[in-house]
Amino acid sequence: MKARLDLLHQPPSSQITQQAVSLFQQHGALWLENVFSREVIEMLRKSFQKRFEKTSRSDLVKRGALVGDQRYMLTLDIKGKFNHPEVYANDRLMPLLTGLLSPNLRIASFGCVTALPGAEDQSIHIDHPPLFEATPHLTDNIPPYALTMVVPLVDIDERTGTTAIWEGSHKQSDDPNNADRFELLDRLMEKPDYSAAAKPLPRQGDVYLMDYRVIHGGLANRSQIDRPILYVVYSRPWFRDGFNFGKQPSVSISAKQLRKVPKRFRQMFR
Ligand SMILES: O=C(O)CCC(=O)C(=O)O
Repeated sequence: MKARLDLLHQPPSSQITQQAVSLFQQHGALWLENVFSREVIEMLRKSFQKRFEKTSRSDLVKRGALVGDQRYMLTLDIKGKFNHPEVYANDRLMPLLTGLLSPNLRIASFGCVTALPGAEDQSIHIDHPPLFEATPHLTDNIPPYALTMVVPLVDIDERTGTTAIWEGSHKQSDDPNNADRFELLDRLMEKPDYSAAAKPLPRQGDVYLMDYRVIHGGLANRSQIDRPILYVVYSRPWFRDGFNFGKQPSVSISAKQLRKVPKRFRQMFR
């Protein structure tokens, strides 16, 4: 992956944050190594696994959680281990996230995508249609309005599969020889070809960020284990995802749990 930085388990200097902002703006994606400790991720994995096991497959389907063959996106109730600023407002990431989006950013959705053993490649897609459908290229050269923070809850390798990401596909390239990005998306949807995609292999504790406009798709899980990834979308305050959440809410936090959120972060959930 072209855009990759190691945070070495430390809050980054303003210079590193600026470098991260530039890399993300240029490539529409960024793999950040060593953001969380493995212990924290292992705790989240166990907590998620318990909740996931309690939810039947038919309930998942009823919730509209199916996002591919044996791949489910479940909105997570923000409570327990997940209701912690380290998870939703991590101090190693906040300067980067606010720098890319807004000091008043919001959590547009908070969930987990799990590819079960045997899950096939997901359809290649973008997570949201163009903001202005009749003039899709209008958003090509604007700053990001939303991005996904992906936190793998297990080590990712070729067998578990990762998310294939077409770096740079969030914008139309200035190079006239490059394909129109919506034509590229149509072509990839019709005939998947992963040769030009980045395939990050993050370990527990790493994170990758994806611009909401970037072309991507989850790869098959050929391992024997579930592959859950925490999938948190941050956005500018005016954005609402009216596309992905029909049957389940995009964010689920009770009034009681919201009171546990430090006051300075509460606006993120409004
Ligand atoms: O499973 C993955 O790696 C990606 C999932 C995804 O992109 C989605 O569900 O929109």
